[in-house]
Amino acid sequence: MLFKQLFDKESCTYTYLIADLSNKQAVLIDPVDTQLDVYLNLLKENNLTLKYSLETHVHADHVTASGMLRQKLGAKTAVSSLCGAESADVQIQDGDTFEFGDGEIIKVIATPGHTPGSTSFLWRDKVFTGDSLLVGGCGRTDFQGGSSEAQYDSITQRLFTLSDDTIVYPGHDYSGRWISNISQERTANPRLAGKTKAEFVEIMANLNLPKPKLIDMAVPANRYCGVDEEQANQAAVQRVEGSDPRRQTPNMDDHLHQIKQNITEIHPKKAKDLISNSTVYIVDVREESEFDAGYIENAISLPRGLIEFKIQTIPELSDKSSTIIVYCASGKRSALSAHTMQNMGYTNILSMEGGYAAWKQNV
Ligand SMILES: N[C@@H](CCC(=O)N[C@@H](CS)C(=O)NCC(=O)O)C(=O)O
Ligand SMILES: [Fe+2]
Repeated sequence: MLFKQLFDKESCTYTYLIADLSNKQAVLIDPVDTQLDVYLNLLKENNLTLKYSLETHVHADHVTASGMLRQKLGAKTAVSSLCGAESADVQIQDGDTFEFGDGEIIKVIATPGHTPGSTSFLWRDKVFTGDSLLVGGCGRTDFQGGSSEAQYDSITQRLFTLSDDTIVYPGHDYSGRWISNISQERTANPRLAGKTKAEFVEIMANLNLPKPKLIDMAVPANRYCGVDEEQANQAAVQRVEGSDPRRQTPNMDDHLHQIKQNITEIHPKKAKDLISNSTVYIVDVREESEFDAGYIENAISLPRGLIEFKIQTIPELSDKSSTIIVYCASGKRSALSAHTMQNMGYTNILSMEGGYAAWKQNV
């Protein structure tokens, strides 16, 4: 086997390369876009084929290299189905397994908290904890739909119940620590050892950390595996469905079709009636530049990529049972956004068919 822990100094991110040298299949966990050449060289030097590029979550502090690795090498991208990254090939769920090499298995452990879709990966005696459990710390929970309560449960019930000598490989470290193990973290992690859930929540509420520098750019980009949205959609449409029976996204249109089965769409004329006759909120999920060029009166601008971490800051959207009409340019992004918001607990979301273009034609 070949196993490497790589470090991106700019974002203090750890990336992991695991490869089986017998059949040359490799997996990367949390690759960073600026380190693409390092990965390509490592893979080439060792004559490796990259099978999967796994994400522990949609990152807020750096852009993933997974989309570029897919474009260049055909590796499948994988991220939790709860991350709103519909263009990823594999929508990960708790308990899933990834096979590579000669019978090597990576097991998925859902560890929500830092984000709702945060995931840890267990391979042999190693657990890759992303930003759930860090060495002597843990990922923050104050943006992207984070939850300190969920973080506490994930760490204490899912990670601390692994065998004591499981080696912990974190997603980041900001002070030069590389690894730890479960026993060490369970007994000495200052945020968790001997702490009740209430004490942990209190600690997390008082971290007062500055916002990651790249958050406004990285979160939307990572929804599309780090590549441009249009490019990602095209790649999804062109991608040939492989023989892997896992939940793949064969193309964006099929995926959208599936999503549309589970949301409610509304014609622009009906939307107009609702807006005139009842209390509804209107959310524009296009990018800010599109919003600035023209929008529906009273619409709140909330670009799709920012929904999970900005929605809590918008008082009008605090009641999850309010009627909310979501629109974009053509009705696609609003359908995906409606799905995301439903997953966040909103119960009355209506996606406007045909988007702003149809609104202008019909109203
Ligand atoms: N200063 C960093 C922010 C780092 C940050 O907020 N990292 C997140 C992970 S994405 C975290 O959970 N940090 C935990 C901590 O700093 O204790 C940046 O600008 O990128
Ligand atoms: Fe993170």
